[in-house]
Amino acid sequence: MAVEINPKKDALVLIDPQICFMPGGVLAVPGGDKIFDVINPLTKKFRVVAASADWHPPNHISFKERSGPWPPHCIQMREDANFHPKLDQSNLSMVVRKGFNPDKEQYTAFDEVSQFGDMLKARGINRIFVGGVATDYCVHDSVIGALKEGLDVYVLTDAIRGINVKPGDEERALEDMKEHGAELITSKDIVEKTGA
Ligand code: VGL
Ligand code: ZN
Repeated sequence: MAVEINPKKDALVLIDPQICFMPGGVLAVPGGDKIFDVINPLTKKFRVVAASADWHPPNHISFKERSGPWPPHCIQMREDANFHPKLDQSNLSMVVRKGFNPDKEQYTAFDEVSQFGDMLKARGINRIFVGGVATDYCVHDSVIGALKEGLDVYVLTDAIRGINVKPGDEERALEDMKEHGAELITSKDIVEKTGA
């Protein structure tokens, strides 16, 4: 399926491409850093390139110390909360942080605090192409959130990776995004606008 990019209306949205989620990180997504080979060339093709960042306080509710599911990760201002050095940030124009309310688990980058959907719409964006990690958590919830805000969403299946805490989580997340109305494509389906 060929999908032609319209630079005026399309944005590339990268979910949590941070050190903590990549191999070697405290909450590593298997093969997570493979996404950059796909994402970096794409950042040159979009006018608007946005990224979200997990940005937790040290006492976040999702951490094991508070009976949450995760080891402490992406703590504000710490080295591993930075975007991974493999990410080409030269064309990155928007960053949205999330997960900073200590008492609220939050996987989506789209909510009433971030106003991410409204910020994209203010830039003329009505369609987003999504990559990042993790497929079964923040990518899934962000895609559903963006759809709820009325954006058209294309998930780049070669630019995402899952954690699979339970076997099949990634597969179920893909299915669910599709059922909610997301299109699943690969980066190879993207073609640049030709002619006038
Ligand atoms: C994420 C687990 C905990 C994610 C964030 O970015 O998918 N997963 N916090
Ligand atoms: Zn987190």
